[in-house]
Amino acid sequence: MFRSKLTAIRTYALPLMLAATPMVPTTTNAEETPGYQLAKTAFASIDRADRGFIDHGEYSGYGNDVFVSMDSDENNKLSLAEFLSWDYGMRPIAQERGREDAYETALRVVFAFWDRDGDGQLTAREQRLSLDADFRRADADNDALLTEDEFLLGFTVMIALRAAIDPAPVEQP
Ligand SMILES: [Ca+2]
Ligand SMILES: [Ca+2]
Ligand SMILES: [Ca+2]
Repeated sequence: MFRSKLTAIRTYALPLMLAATPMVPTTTNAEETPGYQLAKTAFASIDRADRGFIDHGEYSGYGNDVFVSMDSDENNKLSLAEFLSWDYGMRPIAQERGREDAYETALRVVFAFWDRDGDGQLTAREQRLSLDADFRRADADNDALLTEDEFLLGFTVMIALRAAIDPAPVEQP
């Protein structure tokens, strides 16, 4: 089901795409998917102080680090090619599962969504605005901190990429 939705994605369709992503209760075997495990690893690496939650400073610091590491020509902007090089372990899994197209489509959708002025380049400011919006959206109890559950259930980018490599199982009739 998700596969066909992904191919129909248009610019600014990210919220639609997320609405189509079933909220998976934490008691299902979704916990064992590689995407879930990688999202947990990402949370742990953002949670530098190892407190079990992410504050906005840790989150912004991580966003900056990711931006700098992707900006390989150091022009303070991310091209689509630079953005597509973003990898923290999901791409090899996507390749292994024949899901590379879906994974790349998800990255392209995120890029188009974040590139607010549509000039094909992502500035640090555009990235920060989008990450901040994601933080607020994920922060379900509005306490300006993200718990692991809030991050895993509500962090838009991660959900989109996880859905690409871990398609929802086919529902039994
Ligand atoms: Ca660049
Ligand atoms: Ca732009
Ligand atoms: Ca919170």
